[in-house]
Amino acid sequence: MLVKEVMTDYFKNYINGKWVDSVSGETFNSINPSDVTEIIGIFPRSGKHDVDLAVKSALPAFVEWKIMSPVERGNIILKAGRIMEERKHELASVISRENGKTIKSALGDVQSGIDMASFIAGEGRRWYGKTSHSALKKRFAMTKRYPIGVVGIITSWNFPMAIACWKTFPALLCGNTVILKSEENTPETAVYFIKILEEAGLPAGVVNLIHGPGPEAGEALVLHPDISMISFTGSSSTGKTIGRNCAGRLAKVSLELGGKNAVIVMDDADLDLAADSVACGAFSLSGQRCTATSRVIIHDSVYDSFMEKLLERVGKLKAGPGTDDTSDVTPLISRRQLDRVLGYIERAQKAGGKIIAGGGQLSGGVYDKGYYISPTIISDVSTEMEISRDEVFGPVLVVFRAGSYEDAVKIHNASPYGLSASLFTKDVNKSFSFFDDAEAGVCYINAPTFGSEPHLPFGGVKSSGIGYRESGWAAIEAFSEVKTLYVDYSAKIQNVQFVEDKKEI
Ligand code: UN1
Repeated sequence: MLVKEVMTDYFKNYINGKWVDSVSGETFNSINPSDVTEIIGIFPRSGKHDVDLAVKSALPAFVEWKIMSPVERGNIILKAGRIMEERKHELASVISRENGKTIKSALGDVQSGIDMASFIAGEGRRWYGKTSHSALKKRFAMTKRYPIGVVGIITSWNFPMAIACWKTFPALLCGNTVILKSEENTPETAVYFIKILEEAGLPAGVVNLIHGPGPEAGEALVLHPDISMISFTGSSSTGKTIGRNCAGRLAKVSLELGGKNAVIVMDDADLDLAADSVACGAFSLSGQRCTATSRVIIHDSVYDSFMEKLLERVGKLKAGPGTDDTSDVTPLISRRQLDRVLGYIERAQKAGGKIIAGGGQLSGGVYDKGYYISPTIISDVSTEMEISRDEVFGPVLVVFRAGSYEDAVKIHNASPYGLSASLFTKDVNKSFSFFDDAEAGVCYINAPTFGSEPHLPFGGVKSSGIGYRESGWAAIEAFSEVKTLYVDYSAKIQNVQFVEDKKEI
């Protein structure tokens, strides 16, 4: 394919408050997924030496930043959120151009970041510890939260603004300094984000930005001995490598990984609502969300009527570029991802799966400028098949039948993942039972599997993550350490390890 440089800009890393090239001088290109012939930016390809420089900036900055009050730190974050609000249309067009989602959808991405800013800024006034009685007389205990140190943040491309904000804002609020590694498909959004933080008054060195591929820049960040915590959003396989590396040097790690999220449609469900939710959860953003609906489990007695409604809706979905706000199914992020998804579809068919919608790449017109797969539905699958177990990260949905609620939950929990889950029913008992029964970190009743809100914890169980929930109040737990203080005012030596008649150990 011919490459054209339309409005190509040159971007830099941001270290100690200055925009700099990578130490090696090497670069990489960022491409517009809605027109892959368009190079939209040239970015520094960073590695170990750039991470070293960023750490040299973030470590001294930590000394000053950690002693500011969380309220002051929150005020800077709040200001950043206000600037994002003023610039949200500009920001959304940057996101849409490098990520391929529509402006409408990119605006949602920005809004989620703004919401996190206002939520977490308020948490600066609620950075509570606990007080406790002691088991001994005239003594009490208390806890207080402290920052961890330099935090390495590795974000995903599918929500380049929201995820950067969900991680960076709480990390900063808690007094950490940050080295952010942009995802190589969406580095410009990260540049924009840093400029906003700079304008909001963040001191030099408190946030640093490096660009570059995961195996180079990301790995250097994970292995650096002075980085005290890594927070990562991405695939479970990369997450496992990061987890191993952090464990090797006892660095704190928080991993928000993949999903194989299911919707269960019960016999008493509102089938129109369920079909709308599945169509949108499975195929918007071409299924490129960790919370996308990739399995639907339908009660036998409504299987035919639900499938009729679902296929009708899916038939009407419009695939198209992010530049067209009426596109329902936007392009896949890369050629590599296209081949990966097509490989999954082919292998599912060979294993006995039946394609009942889509199944192939779209071509002609705008489709030749990007990578599109028509919304694909596969039936006749088993819980053991690869297509039912792996996170595809594409517009592919597998369909199961279930004879009962118990049967449906069993199919649901057969997945190695456990991020989000949804149940469509009018039965209040089943609704609350589902929250107990579903092996998933986020559950929905009568709603799609995505749409987590920044003031609530977000994250998964099983292969979907480990460590912490990174949003809501749980983010504070992720990005801070608890210290415990005992205060004794008895004026004598006393200790819970002293036995009654023996005053020493
Ligand atoms: C949500 O839609 O509930 O990649 C949050 C993702 C997540 C964020 C999604 N990191 O889809």
